[in-house]
Amino acid sequence: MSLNLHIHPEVQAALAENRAVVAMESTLITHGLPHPQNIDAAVQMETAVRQSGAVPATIAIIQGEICVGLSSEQLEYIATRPNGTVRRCNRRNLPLVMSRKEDGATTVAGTMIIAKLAGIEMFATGGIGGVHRNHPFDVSSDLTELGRTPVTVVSSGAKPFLDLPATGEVLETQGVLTVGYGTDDLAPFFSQHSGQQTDIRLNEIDEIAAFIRARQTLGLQSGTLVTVPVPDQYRFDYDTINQVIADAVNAQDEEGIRGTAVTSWMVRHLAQAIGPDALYANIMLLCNNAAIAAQIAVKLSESA
Ligand code: PSU
Ligand code: MN
Repeated sequence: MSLNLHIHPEVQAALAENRAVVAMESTLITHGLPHPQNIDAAVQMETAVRQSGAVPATIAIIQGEICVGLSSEQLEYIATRPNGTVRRCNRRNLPLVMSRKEDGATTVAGTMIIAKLAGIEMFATGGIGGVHRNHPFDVSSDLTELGRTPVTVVSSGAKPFLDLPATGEVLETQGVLTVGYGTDDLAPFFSQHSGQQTDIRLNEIDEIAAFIRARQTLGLQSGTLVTVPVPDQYRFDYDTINQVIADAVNAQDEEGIRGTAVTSWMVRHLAQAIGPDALYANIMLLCNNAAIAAQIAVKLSESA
C-alpha cells in the first residue's frame, strides 16, 4: 500500500513553488469547539493565514483518506459529523482510521505527522496537550511527537488545565526548544503570564525563522514550540481563571474522568464555567496564532 495524500491543488501548487503554507488541525473543529462556531473558527483561521501571505492547509482524515487542505464541503462534512463518530488521531491510531476507512480528526500530534509527510514546516493551533495535573503519567502524545517530528507548532502554550511546569520538563527531555514570541512566559492559553518560562524569548519573526532554518540544517528530527500569548484585549485575569481551572480539575477527579476523555470533558466544562467570552477569546487567539505562523512561513520561504 503506497501512501496517498490528498493534497488540495492550491496547497500542492504553493508547496511546489516553495511558497508559504500553514498546517492546521481538525480536532479543534470536531472536539474542541461547538457547532457552528467550529466552522467559523476554521474559516477565520484560514482567512488569517491568507491575509498574512500564506496558504492554509487544514488536515483531516475523511473516510480513511488523508486530506491536506480541505474544500469548504470537506470542512462542513468534518465539522458536522455526529458526536463520537470522528476518531481523534495521533501516532497510535492514524493507521487504524485509514485501515477502517473511518473519519478522523488530527490532534496536534497527528497533524504534525501529516504536515511532515506533506513537507509543511509551520502549524498553527490554540493549545497543545501536555502533562495532566494530579496525573503525572498522563502525558499527551503531542509532547513526544514534538520530540520526534520536525514541525514548528505555534500555539498559546498548553491547554490551561494542564501542569505547565511538568509539561515544560517533558519538552526539555524531548529536545524541544520552547520559544516565547514577545514574551518570557510559556503562554497559559487564556491569560498573559503563567510564571512558567520558555527557554528563550524571541521578539522578531526573523529570529524565529533563523532558528528553524538552523534546526533544519542540522537535520534534527525534533520540532519547535512557539508560544504566543492571547492578544491583550481578550485575556482573562490570571487569578480568576486559575481558580475556575482548579475547581474544574477537582470536579474532573471527583467525576472520575480519566485518560483520553479528559480533554473533551475539560473543554466543555470550562466553556460552561467561563461563559461565551472563553469561546470568543479562544477563536481570537487561534486567528492570531494562524497569522503569526503564516508570517514565519513567509520568512522561511524567502530564505529558502
Ligand atoms: N484544544 C482544545 N480542544 C482540543 C484540543 C486542543 O480546545 O480538543 C486537542 C488538540 O488537538 C490536542 C489534543 O492536540 O487536544 C491533546 O489531547 P490529549 O491530551 O488527549 O493528547
Ligand atoms: Mn492523555
